Amino acid sequence: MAKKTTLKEFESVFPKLEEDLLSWARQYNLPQEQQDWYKKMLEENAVGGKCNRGMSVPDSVSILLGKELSEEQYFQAATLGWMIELLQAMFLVSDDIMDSSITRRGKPCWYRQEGVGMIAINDAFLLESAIYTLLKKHFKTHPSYVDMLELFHEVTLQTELGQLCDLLTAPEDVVNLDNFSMEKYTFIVIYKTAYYSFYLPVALALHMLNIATPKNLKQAHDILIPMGEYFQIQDDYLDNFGLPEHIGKIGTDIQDNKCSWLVNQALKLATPEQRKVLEEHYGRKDKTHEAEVKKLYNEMGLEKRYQDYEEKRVGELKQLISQLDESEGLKKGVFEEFLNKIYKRSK
Ligand code: DMA
Ligand code: MG
Ligand code: MG
Ligand code: MG
Repeated sequence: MAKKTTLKEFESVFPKLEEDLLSWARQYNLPQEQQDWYKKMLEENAVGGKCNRGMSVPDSVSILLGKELSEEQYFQAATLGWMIELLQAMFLVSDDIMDSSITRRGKPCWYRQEGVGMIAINDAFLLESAIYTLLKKHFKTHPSYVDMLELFHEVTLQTELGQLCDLLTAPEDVVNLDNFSMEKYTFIVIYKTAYYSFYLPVALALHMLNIATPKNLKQAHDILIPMGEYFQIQDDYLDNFGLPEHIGKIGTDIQDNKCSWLVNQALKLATPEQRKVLEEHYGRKDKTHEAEVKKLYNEMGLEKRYQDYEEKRVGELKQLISQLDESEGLKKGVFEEFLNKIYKRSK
């Protein structure tokens, strides 16, 4: 049985990729001060997370092959994994600006750090372009180069469309609870999270091995998209019920007027009085208003409702995995691994 990658092993690949990026930039005679910024910015934003998305590329490749990876294969798979981490870093840097967030991974968000501010916008672009520099450097002659390139482009667009819907459904100064619905919610979470966090790693693993087909990509999609939806529902739950020490960030969804899973559940269950409480206090940039909504969520038993949802969804996902037809090269283990990593997560 193939062994799983450790964070330490995975992180040990990063310095090599960082050096690739810096030497690429040096070709343009980038001045020293900007080289130093670029290096620090990459380290601060791409490194330091759980790396679940990134590590799932080598893990998936190894399960698909049914054996441990050679050094060369591990490096290739981890490089693809780091490209997902760069994409994630690009989205987090910009998401934290747009969500007015305070902390990320236990530290002030990048845009709130000393001397950064709105330079973070350009840094987000640099994080994105790093993906394509690495892809070209390491995969230019790979038979699936163009497929991987197109996949990164498409998943990026999908995530941006999800973010667009997330943001437009949460205007800063107009609270209109009629704008929220589970239909909108489902679109938002599938697009902003499920594609890049769940579908992308497995699709890259298939491409790296040159075994991707329209059929196995669709099979992977049909399990990973509902799994990614569940993952974002966890994120919404943890935004309110998680501990900042665990999740590394302070929840902002109530004050940000977000179309979160919790507010959608609350709207479904609310009596006319409870609905009035939401109308009065949701989406206000103020801690006392936020506290009223939190109190209501507790009164409505949303924590229990989430736990019931989790058990039901995990049962459905296990069912989907058990029905997987492995004849096109996919393995149930790939999906079981993902599910194990996220079930009942607290961070
Ligand atoms: C996450 O949405 C989506 C992307 C693309 C970063 P979110 O704002 O709920 O994420 P977080 O809770 O990490 O700020
Ligand atoms: Mg956010
Ligand atoms: Mg957001
Ligand atoms: Mg969130």
